[in-house]
Amino acid sequence: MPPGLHYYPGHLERPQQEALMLLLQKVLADAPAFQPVMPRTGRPFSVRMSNLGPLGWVSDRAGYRYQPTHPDTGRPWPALPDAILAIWRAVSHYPHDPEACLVNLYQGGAKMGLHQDRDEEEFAAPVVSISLGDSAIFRIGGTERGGRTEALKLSSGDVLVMGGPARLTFHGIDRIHQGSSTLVPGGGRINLTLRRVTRPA
Ligand code: MD3
Ligand code: FE
Repeated sequence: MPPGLHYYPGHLERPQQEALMLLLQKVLADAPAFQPVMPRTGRPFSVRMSNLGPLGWVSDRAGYRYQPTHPDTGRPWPALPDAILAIWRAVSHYPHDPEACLVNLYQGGAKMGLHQDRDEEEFAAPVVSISLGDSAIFRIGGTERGGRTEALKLSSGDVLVMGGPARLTFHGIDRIHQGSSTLVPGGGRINLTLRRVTRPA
């Protein structure tokens, strides 16, 4: 595993995962999943998304960016629940709270191509990722596109922390093992990706 990548398999027990799911169902009623599209081409992502916290990541024909409101409803994103902040505080070793919690919803054959997370100002903060529901094949490489990659299976309750040199590595989701978990009503996988966006004063 690349230096700076910390993997906590089974960090969340099933009851905690269920509590998070209930919480997510409530907040997603206020900030429904939207369909991001690729900049310029407008090609839809196979993953649907929503966000929690003061800033949310969006992608549309104009580009990738963080913004304080939902692209469809125009309302502010729901607050980041304490139960999610507590996970960041426990594993991030970073002295400020995250500003964005991207909610990625994988249903059917959804996947995510190899990419870097580089729309933030603050690369000194790690990215913390929480997996819920169906397991996924996660792929991670180095900081250059086209380098060697390796695969890791992410299961419900697993937490990944990408800091230091791992913060700018290429990564993606190759595939989801549909039906491998009963956690998400209707099936599928939910990934919560927590990020600090602005550089603290
Ligand atoms: C490695 N999400 O939202 S989580 C993303 O499962 C994203 O939905 C995937 O990549 C998902 O940007 C992968 C694991 C992850 C998240 C962020 C990273 C790995 C990372 C940032 C840097 C390096
Ligand atoms: Fe990413």
